[in-house]
Amino acid sequence: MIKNKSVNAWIEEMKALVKPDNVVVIDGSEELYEKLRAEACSTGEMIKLNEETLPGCYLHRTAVNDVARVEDRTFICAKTKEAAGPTNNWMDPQEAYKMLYDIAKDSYKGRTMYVIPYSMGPVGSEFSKIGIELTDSIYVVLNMAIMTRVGNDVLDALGDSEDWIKGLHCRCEIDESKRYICHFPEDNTIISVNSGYGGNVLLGKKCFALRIASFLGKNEGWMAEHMLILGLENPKGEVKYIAAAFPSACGKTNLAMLIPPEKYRKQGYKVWCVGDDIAWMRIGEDGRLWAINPENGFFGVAPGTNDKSNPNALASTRKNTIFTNVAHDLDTNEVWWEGLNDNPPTNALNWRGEEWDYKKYDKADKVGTSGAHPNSRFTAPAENCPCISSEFNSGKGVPISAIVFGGRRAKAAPLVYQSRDWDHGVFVGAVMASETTAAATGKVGVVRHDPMAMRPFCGYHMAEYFQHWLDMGDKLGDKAPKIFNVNWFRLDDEGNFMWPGFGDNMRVLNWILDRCEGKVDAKETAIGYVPNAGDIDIEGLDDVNADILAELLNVDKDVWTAEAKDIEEFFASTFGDKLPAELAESLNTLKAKLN
Ligand code: OXD
Ligand code: MN
Repeated sequence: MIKNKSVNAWIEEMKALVKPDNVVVIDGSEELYEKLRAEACSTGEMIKLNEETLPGCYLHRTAVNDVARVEDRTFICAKTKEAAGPTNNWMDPQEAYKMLYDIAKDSYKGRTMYVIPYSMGPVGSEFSKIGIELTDSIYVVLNMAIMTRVGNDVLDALGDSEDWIKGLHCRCEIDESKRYICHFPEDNTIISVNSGYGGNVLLGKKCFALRIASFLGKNEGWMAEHMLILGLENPKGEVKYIAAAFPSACGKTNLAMLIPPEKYRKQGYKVWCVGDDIAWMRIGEDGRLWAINPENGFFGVAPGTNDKSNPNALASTRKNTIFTNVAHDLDTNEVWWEGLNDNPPTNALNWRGEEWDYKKYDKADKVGTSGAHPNSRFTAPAENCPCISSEFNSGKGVPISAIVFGGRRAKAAPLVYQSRDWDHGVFVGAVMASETTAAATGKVGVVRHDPMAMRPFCGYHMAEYFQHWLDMGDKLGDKAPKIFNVNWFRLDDEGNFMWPGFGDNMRVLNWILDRCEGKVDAKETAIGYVPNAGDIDIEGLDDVNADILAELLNVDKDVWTAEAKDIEEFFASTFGDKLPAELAESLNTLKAKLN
């Protein structure tokens, strides 16, 4: 029973529109989830996996045309096109409602409406916000139950308040030509139709916790960012927190759960994961920037996850996890994906549910020949993660010492550099560019500008978003976190990765924290501060010697002159006069220093 009047009124309105046969309110109880799991298995929507080796785990396959976020069909329906800005698709809100309601009309006939009351952030924390998602998909209910905090205690925390986010999801016919993911920031509303893929339909995640929340954050003076949060514990037992923004499928989950190299582990270093995808950050009473992870689970990319690349993520998926679009081993009733191990199953179905022959795998046609889709996912409870931070459920958040930006860049960006100050750090984030990945539909491997890794997720005009960052810096003053950029993906002339990445990224995090504490000097270059040779520990690395490290840290004048030109074009063509003066000034400084 829902008592909140505004919630009830909206549910009645939506019932009249979509006409469900029944309505079920998700109370958060295990009995109800068990009933739904059984129902989903009976219809084939989910497959129960081996209870001995993967207890509580299920497999789901989306429609073949519905395997990633659809950025070209994602809209910010602000009152004006200008408010949505140049990086978003825009639709007039009245037109959008009309179009969406026409599509959604009667679409729950013969189906059940599930009402999901959920909290982004620990229930009752001052950071947290509440949403109600209506869906006709049990898969969505069970994923939301992992990714967010769901149930009656959320309704209790909401009380009579009208401060909550509406989310309507209708599977309809999974018709690509009528697929729309629409956000109405001025109405706190999200409507998603004709999709069943996580990023499009788990409305608490990208839609609410980034697109709507970034807009709320601007108006309310806080930040919603596409960032992991990790705590690095040193041998003295002190933990310092880092928030890091990388585009989708560039290793946020791996960095967030990093296992330090053995010699560091022996000294007592540890990494604690607070979050792997989203950070909500506010200025605390002490004037520092504090962050929470609003999510409750990990919606991680499966391919490439293994007991070397990310043992903590793999361990997180060993129970109570939902796998989407991975291969199904029919002999063991387990799951498999490319990069899990070198033993692909010989009697298996691929992500489409067809018989699959691993010997026909062709790197040039991954989607067509792989067992698991390149964007196949696991939805795993955060509490499963062996390195989950003791602060994970703290409503107070964690204080952030450093903000790190990064992308997939074959050449330009050095392994690590530090911005000169906060405003220059905003420039460093604003000029981020990265090669595209399978997390969104479209061509993979094309370099595109992705400021702060927020291009697909900023719910308003991105120039105003830059201004909001600058304003936050003014408020934080000398308590502001230091800002860095990293690039784990530098290639040599033969196309090989020059830096080992994964656990060894800890060597770079150590330099970052040393800089925050003023423990090491650095070399000033045109783009910012770069480590002095000797300050990045490469002891014990087989493939990185002093020369390679020097190359990794090199700021090439020609490459950066071309980069500056590209940034200038990007700024001019995308933001024109709306670009904050501080960013134009940073670009001028870069050009002057390169000369
Ligand atoms: C994600 C994404 O799923 O960024 O986190 O696409
Ligand atoms: Mn993401």
